[in-house]
Amino acid sequence: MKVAIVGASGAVGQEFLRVLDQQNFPIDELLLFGSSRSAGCKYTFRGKEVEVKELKHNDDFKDVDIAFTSAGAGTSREFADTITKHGALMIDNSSAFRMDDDVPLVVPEVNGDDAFNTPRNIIANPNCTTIQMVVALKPINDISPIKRVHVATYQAASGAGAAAMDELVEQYAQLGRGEKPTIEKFAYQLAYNVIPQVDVFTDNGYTKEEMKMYNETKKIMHAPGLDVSATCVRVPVMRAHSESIWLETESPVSVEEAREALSKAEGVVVFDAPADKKYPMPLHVADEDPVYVGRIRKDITCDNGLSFWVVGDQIKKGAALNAVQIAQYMIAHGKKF
Ligand code: 2RA
Repeated sequence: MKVAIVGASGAVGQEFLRVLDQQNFPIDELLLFGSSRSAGCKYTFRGKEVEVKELKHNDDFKDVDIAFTSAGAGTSREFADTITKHGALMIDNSSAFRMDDDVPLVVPEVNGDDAFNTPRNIIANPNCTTIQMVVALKPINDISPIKRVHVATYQAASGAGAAAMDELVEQYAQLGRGEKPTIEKFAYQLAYNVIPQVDVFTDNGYTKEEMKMYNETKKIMHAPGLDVSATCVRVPVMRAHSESIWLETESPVSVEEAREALSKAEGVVVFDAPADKKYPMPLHVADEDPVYVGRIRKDITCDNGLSFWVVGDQIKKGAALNAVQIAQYMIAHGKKF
């Protein structure tokens, strides 16, 4: 199989290289593409050096079977036709096509079969916060349909890219030296702080990040009536997002039922023994494949309410791994490339 990575030098692009190798994904030839700035960079994949080519409107994607793209929505929109015109399947990590009716938005553990409806040869990878949330919502929703969700996110610096992670580390170092911290990737100093804004505000007082969780969850779970109210917060953590979730189901779901369903759910690890101080934390979940769930309890303010805590690696399951798992799901269910 001939596979391409677009945005190879970015944090997610680099994670694609690691995940494709870790997953032993069947690749006969790997092509790397990037901006003029990253063209010429070389990365090693399975012992072989691969050079980044500048992404251009040409026939470079002829014979490519799958293109994993993560270079921003603008680049995805501009190059979608160039990438797919010869038949390549574009699995896009940007927000460009997520809410297009003719583009499936897929989390394999939740709606993997949607990946087979690709009239434009494009599949959209959901936003990282949505991915880890719906993986945990699915097993509960299978017991009783979820009516509404409230979620507070605690989002790692990695969501803003590799340079943002570097800035967070540098801020602590600068402050430790008594220097003024560099503040370029976030609106404010992130070190020793939290910032209650991820992406820009919309007219209803929610940010675009929060509206992504509202809109994407409905599409992925085929649940137009499932409402999500999110507050997305940037926290001084490197690469795993945490989420505090409160949900209400149509009929009662006990904590025991929820715990059992989550324990059996694909892509979920239940790590939940509060008496022993056992609950998921971003420091321990970074670089892990599954989504970790803990603090499972009845919501004492709502008759049919449950509350729990979800932690997932933002760059891995929140981006590169989910995209690769989409391709793996398709292959496992008969897709021939
Ligand atoms: C963030 N989810 O965390 C957004 C984009 N990756 O910044």
